[in-house]
Amino acid sequence: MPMESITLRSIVARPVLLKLERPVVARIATMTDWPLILIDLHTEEGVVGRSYLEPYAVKSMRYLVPMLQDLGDLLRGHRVEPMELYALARKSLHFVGLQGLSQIAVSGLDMAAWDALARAAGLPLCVLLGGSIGAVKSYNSNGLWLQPPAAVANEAIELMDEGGFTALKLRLGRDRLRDDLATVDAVRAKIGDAVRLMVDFNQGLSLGEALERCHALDDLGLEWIEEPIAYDNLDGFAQLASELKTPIQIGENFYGPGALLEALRRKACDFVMPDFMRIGGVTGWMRAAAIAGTWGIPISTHLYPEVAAHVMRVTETAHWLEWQDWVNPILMKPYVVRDGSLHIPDTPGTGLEWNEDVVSQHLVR
Ligand code: SMN
Ligand code: MG
Repeated sequence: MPMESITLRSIVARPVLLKLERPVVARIATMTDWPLILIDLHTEEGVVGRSYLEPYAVKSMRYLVPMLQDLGDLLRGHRVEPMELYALARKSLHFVGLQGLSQIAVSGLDMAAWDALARAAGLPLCVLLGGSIGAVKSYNSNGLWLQPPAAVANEAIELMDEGGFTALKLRLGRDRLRDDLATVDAVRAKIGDAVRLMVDFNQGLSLGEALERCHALDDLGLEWIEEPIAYDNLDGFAQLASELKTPIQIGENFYGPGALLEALRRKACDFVMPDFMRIGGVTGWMRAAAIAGTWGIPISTHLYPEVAAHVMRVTETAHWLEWQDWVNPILMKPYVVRDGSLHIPDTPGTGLEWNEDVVSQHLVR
């Protein structure tokens, strides 16, 4: 039976603020709360596509919410054809600039549009994209922030137990290198050699510091070293990638697939991990993943596990899904994590449904 087309009626964007169970304590920022923008894309036919944005800065929601509503006004009456909506939305922002908040708003719209289309087709998103439902290999990224070594080591055990995980991400960038090294040692002593350990400096180091610290970590068998320096210093990343044996991971700050291509051309990294709100949602991911696939570069996801799981099923060089449960409190049916994998539910779209009782308690007014 041919699929009925659906027509965009409106976009409703709501700002929400959740408390983090384990506050983010990174070298560049501490966050006790986690801002979210819930996006509902309403269609004339009654299908509702859903997505969310995680914009880090609470105040950024003041600008992103009206931007999303404006995109809804602009696109009212258009058929929900995600790649066309993506192009129209970007075109409308050309003069403003295509990166930063523009791309974040377009990405939120895009993820909701793909969800709506898959719901209208009655298919899980991964099936609509040409794949199948199943398990997606994940690492637990829920914690291991800049706390004392013993506390981090104990938390590592907790995180493994949250879903049979065999891979964890540890944040580094304490004031002294020796405290970072002591933390890696304490975690290793607790979890054993078999568990994969990724480390993330959250852009906290100068190039000189990064060279010193990364060399000191280079023989520890780490899965990757993520963002030791500011995300736009591609020459610095290229130097690190050429000097180190441990793979350099970047990508959560790629604004669009072209940024990924530029990083690969500059030999700035060994692995890539685009973030959905910056790469351009599902559309941007598919285009970025095609580039990574062509270059033979392993690609991992950043945040947005419910969207990540679907696209990883159709990603040629799929590597690791980053698991975070930070959005779970407002979801009716959080995704299941078992045996270190995220399991895609057999429901249309991404299956995101808001728990409106919880949402109403956390709305930012
Ligand atoms: C990160 C994610 C979310 C908030 C702060 C830091 C981190 C990651 O860079 O890669 O998970
Ligand atoms: Mg990171």
